[in-house]
Formats: sequence, C-alpha cells, structure tokens
Amino acid sequence: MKADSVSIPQISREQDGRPTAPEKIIHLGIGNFTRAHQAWYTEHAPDAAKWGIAGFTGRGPRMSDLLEAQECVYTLITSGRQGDQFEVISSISSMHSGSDTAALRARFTDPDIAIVTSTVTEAGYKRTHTGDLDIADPDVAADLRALKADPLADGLKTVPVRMVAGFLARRCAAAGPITVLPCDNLAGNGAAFRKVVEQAIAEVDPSLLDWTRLNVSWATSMVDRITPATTPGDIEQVERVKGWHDASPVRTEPFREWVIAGDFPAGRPAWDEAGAVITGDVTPYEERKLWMLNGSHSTLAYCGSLFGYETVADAVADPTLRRWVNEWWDLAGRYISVPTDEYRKQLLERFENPNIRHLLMQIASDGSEKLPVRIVPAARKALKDGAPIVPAARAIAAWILFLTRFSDRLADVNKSKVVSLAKPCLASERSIDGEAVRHVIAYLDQGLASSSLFVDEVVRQIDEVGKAAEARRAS
Ligand code: CS2
Repeated sequence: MKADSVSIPQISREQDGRPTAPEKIIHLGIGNFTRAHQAWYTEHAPDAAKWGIAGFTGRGPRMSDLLEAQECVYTLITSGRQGDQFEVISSISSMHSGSDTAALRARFTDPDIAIVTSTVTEAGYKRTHTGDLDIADPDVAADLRALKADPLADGLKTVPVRMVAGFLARRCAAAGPITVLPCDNLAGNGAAFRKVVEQAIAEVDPSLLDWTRLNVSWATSMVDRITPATTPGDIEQVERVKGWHDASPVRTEPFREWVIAGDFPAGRPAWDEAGAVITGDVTPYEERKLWMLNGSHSTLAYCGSLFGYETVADAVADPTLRRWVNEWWDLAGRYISVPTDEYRKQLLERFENPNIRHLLMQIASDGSEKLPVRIVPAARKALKDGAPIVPAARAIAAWILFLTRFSDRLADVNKSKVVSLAKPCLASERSIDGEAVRHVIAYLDQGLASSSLFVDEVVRQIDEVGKAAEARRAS
C-alpha cells in the first residue's frame, strides 16, 4: 500500500509487525497512553502471540479510523536523553469506536476473552463526589434508560453502562469468568470501577449482580509512562528514519511501571516477564505515583502555564517552580509508606527529558477530576496533622488562577461549572473573594473547604502565585 505520491510505503503488519494475535483482552479507551503502556507490556510478554487486544476508543472514532487503516500496528518511539529508538507494536488485533456497543457485546460473548482493561480517565467513571454512579448525568441516565428498555441497545455513551451491556451479553452466552483490570489514574481503581458498574447493574437488571459476583474478578493497577500527544514532527521522523508512513506513531519515555493486584481466573499474558510487578497491595505504589508524579505534574501545569511556559521540561527548569515541586513532594512524601528519595530523583530526570515535549496544557485538562485524586488526599492529611499545607494550597490556587486566565483554552469535562465558580474569586482587581474561593475548594473537597485555615492559605497563594507569575512574565 502506498501512502503518498512520493511512494513511502505505509506501515503494515506483514512487512513490519507480527501476525494478528487472537483477541483475549478488551481494552476500553485506547489512546496514546495505552499504546505506550499496556500494548507495550503485551507486546513484550513471551506469550504475546496468544494475547491480542480488541481496542475500543474512549470517545470519538478517530483513533480506530487511524489504526484500522494500518492494520492496527504503529511505531513506538522511545525517547531517552541519548536519542530515539523505534519499534513496531502489533499487540492490538482490532479497533472499534467506543460507541459500537454491538462490537463490544460480540467480544464479551466470546469465551476466549479473559480480561477487560480500561484507560477511560477519572471522568469516564461518571462518579459523583461520593464515588457513586452519577445517575443525574444526562448521558448516564439516557444509557440506563436505553439498556433497560433493550438489552441489545447500541450506541451507549458511558463506560459503566457499556460494561453492563457487556456483562448481560456474557451471562446470556454463558461465556465464563472474566477479570476487569482498570488502568486509570485513580487510587483503588478496581474498587472505584466496581462500585459504579454494580450501581449501573442495580439500575438495569439487579439479577445480574448474582452473576457478576460469581464470574467477575476485579483487579487493581498502578500505571505509569509519560506519553505526550502525537505531533506532525513524530510522523515525519518515522518516515525519515524508518522509511514507512505511520499516521499515528506514539512517542514515549524509556521509564515504565505497572503494578497489578488481582485474580485472573481465565489467565493473563505473562506481563510480569515483561517487567510488570504483581503484588497483593497496590495502594502504596498508587499513592506514590498519583501524589508525587501526577500531583507535581498538575502543580507544574497550572503554575507553569501562568509563568508562560509550554512544556514540563521548561517549567521544571525554572528555579521557583522546581522549589515548589520539591515542597509539594515534601508534603506528599510524609504520607507514603514506600521509599521516595530515589523516586524523586528519577522524577526530576524524567521531567527534564529534553526529547519529550509534554505540553502543560495537555496535563492541565480536567483538573476538576484530577485534583481530587492527586492533591486533596495528602492535603487533608497535612491539615489534620498540622503539617505545612502551603504546597497543596498553592496547587489549588494556581488552578483557580488558571481557570480565570485560560478559560478560552481550557479543556475540562466540568468546564462551565468550574469556570463559573472560579470567576467571582477574582471579580475585583484589588481583592480576592474568600467566600468564592471556599466554593471552588468545596467543589473539590468539602473537608478542605470547611477549614478556614486552608481557605485562607489558598487566598494567600492566589496572591503569591499571581505575583510570581507576573514577575516571571515581565522578566
Ligand atoms: C499527566 C499524566 O496528563 C496528565 O494528567 O499527569 O498523563 C501522566 O503523564 C501519566 O500519568 C504518567 O504515567
């Protein structure tokens, strides 16, 4: 197949990759992260030839269109300080739009499917602040109605209800046990996912709960690999270096980590032989990763954008921002039960990687869903202990400033709500409205909002971060 008039051949499975493996894993939410992470681990497992992934996109069909057109293979560019390495990943066997519930149902009824994995983001769980399924969400409500009326309903929009559709089909087909292994960036993702799916089941057909109790095993995992969005430069580089056209290569860092806890009654790839850690308790690793890596990422995303930087590498090179990151790590590190010294050094090196252009704007998206899992838990602990709270208040203050300054470029699933809450905080040129600030904090966490000490510190930090950003932009 020719990609263009200059006759660059398109990447293909036969030429550049492996034969299609039989589908045994359903993945919900295929994006660049999964392609650099779970698909990499599956590719590098010794039994890769037996474990193919049926990929479903999270939202629109874009990624399935791109990958289907090139037989689901793509180039992974691993960018370290020393340069780039290229490899073809063949572990995705088929691609589908997330809304293709018929294709999803067909996979669930297949007894060979042993695992469902997900990277649907915090927002994809459709949770309320209490972690329950948000049945007032219009998409959730519409999906529940549709599936209740017709167990073969197509075009479902929300992940918890899509899972119910899959389980209904699997029960009907008596296709046997299955493991659900979420790979989303939130602590206790197995229990969190289970809760919303079981609540959706209770709404649609409570009798299915007896089946899921016997047939579904809920695993938990911590995932890590910094993976920016694909750029035109990545596509050009692959053409130049490898001599094939790939419309959707993925650039990632050399570092990767996957810690998994759970049972796999229908088996799993030998991911551990590719470096994944199988353990009984993921919690300390999840907290270390979420609070330290993702918490400092969010701090850099908001503060760094206000300072006028575009990438993580640029932001972390700024002495003030680097100090703020270290202060946040001091706060979070107190509450993490696994070692953090080496981890901190490694994080700095990863953030500084000059060959990864990780855009702050990409990380800044969906702060309303990210801050509650990245900043709030350690902030609450510090407040309770009387420990320093400034670094946590600073992250939230920077988010508030960011919401007011970048509302035109902001991507957030709760955008209109959070922007309207943030705007009154800085309604007057001269002063910050403490009550309005309390309301924004309450959106993230009621406990923090009920502490005047914390609210006052966020007010102070809005002022300090704002002034520091102004000074930096003026310099
Ligand atoms: C980032 C993460 O975009 C973000 O919010 O913090 O995607 C981060 O790069 C990954 O969790 C790294 O594993």
